[in-house]
Amino acid sequence: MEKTLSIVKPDGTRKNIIGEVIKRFEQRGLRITALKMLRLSQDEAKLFYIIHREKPFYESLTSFMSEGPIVVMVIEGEHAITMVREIMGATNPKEAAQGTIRSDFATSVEHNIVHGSDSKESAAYEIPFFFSSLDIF
Ligand code: DAT
Ligand code: MG
Repeated sequence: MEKTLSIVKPDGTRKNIIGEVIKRFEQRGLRITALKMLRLSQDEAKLFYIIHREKPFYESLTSFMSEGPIVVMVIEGEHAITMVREIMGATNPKEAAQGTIRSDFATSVEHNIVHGSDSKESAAYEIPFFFSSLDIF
């Protein structure tokens, strides 16, 4: 069993599709083992996305990520990291496969509804960023 971190981003909570995102994960047999809603400050968003600190979109990404509430969750299952990435679709919604969350709901590369850890290493940073081991069922 593998664990990954997913986030319904501020555009997703604004569009009222928290349940839609969770449903797509659950329908593929993945389990939500921790869940909460919160709002990040821009400094917290910068720390979460520290790996992108040199990118030209770092300021605008972290400003967007702190503009409203987000829903963060730990998802568990076989190949959870790859499966969540598949269900999300490509970063750029124009390149995302049909039927993926980003293809169906994202409006731009930046406003792309959902986050998912891209590797075991990322998950190992991102899960404890939001949850203590006691929060995860
Ligand atoms: P992903 O979220 O698919 O893992 P990423 O890790 O490359 O993508 O980038 C993190 C987020 O940064 C992404 O979800 C949206 C934003 N982003 C990525 N590339 C971008 C770009 N070229 N212009 C604007 N925002 C971008
Ligand atoms: Mg990423």
